[in-house]
Amino acid sequence: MNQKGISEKEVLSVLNAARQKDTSYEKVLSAMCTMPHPVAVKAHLQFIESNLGDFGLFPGTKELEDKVIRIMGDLLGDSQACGYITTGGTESNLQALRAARNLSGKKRPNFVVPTSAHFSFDKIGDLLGMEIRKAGLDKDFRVDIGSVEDLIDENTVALVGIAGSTEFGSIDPVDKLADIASSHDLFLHIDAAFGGFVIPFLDKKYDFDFSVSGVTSITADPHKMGMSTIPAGGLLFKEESCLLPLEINTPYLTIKAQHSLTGTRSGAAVAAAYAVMTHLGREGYRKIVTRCMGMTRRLVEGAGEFGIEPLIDPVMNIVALDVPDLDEVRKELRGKGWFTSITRTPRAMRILVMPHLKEETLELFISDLGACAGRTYR
Ligand code: 0PR
Repeated sequence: MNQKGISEKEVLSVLNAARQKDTSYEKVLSAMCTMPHPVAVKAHLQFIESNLGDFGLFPGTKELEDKVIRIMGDLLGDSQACGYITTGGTESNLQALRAARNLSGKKRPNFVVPTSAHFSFDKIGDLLGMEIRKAGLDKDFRVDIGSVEDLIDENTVALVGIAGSTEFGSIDPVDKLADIASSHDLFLHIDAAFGGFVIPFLDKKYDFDFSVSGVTSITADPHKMGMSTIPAGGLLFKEESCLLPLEINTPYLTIKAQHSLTGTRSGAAVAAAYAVMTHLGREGYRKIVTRCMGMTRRLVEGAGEFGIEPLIDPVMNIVALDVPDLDEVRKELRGKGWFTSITRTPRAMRILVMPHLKEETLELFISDLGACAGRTYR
């Protein structure tokens, strides 16, 4: 550390230089995060010092958190659901499986996820000392129910379903998972980290949330399609009894107990989530999702004119394009400023059509894609 402090002006100039190196979201087609809504940013700044790790000091922020959980519960099929705002999908998934493990009391616990599950579940298996079992997928990249059943044994404590998979945006058959979970008396966690703020606003209806009896917990992230600031994940439980195994006594705080994984915890992110959710309302989110889905269809149509097809018809604003010479084409696109990503099996170009993408930027991408893939219009 420097001995003598430097002026604020100098500090800000270093920060500005660092910021210049960061990527603006304009040509980013690989991220599940986006520009937060301006009202979320305002709220975040207003609550910058608020710490929900000791919420006795911040009862106003705590009330906002309770309201956010109620809003999210209402959105996800049960306004009585309980939970808290986490740092993101990883913490929510971890805490859900920790609750499942502790409730089961099993000595050598395992859990079953689809192979499409986010890599956070590999971290979780390691951290919780649980064996992770991966079930196969059907042709639409949804979990294969037969494969899930084959993996269940007497040490299984939880099943995981994905509502909006990271790579394909596919939605697992949650009703069928719920049937199996109920018949084996298993905890059923739904990872809707991405899909939680998309699926309720799609034209097509999907049963993926607490409206399906047998769903125990849900992850849904305000800092992804919820348009809020980082770090904000949502963890919701159907029953309050699921929070109990996460409870820790906090003798020297203004509160008696905590359920969160982290101690000190951002109240700013909670205020931001409350602000954007109430400001947009269902109508506002529907507009955003409808726009993203319109652009998603335009991308599929545009790529199709070059003979480039998606692996599946996009379910949400995630497209996996079957691009020949994938690595070469991605490299060339990178040279033109585009950030794309990939799916693993089968390998394809993965594109997220997030709210920060502008219509004219999408048209530019489509024409660059055609040019880089050496294609002319069909
Ligand atoms: N569950 C699902 C279905 C996810 O897609 C993700 C993250 C998580 C859980 C974990 O969430 P946190 O990252 O909030 O802990 N999915 C993205 C991914 O890993 C996150 C992301 C966001 C990646 C922005 C890149 C990026 O620029 O691909």
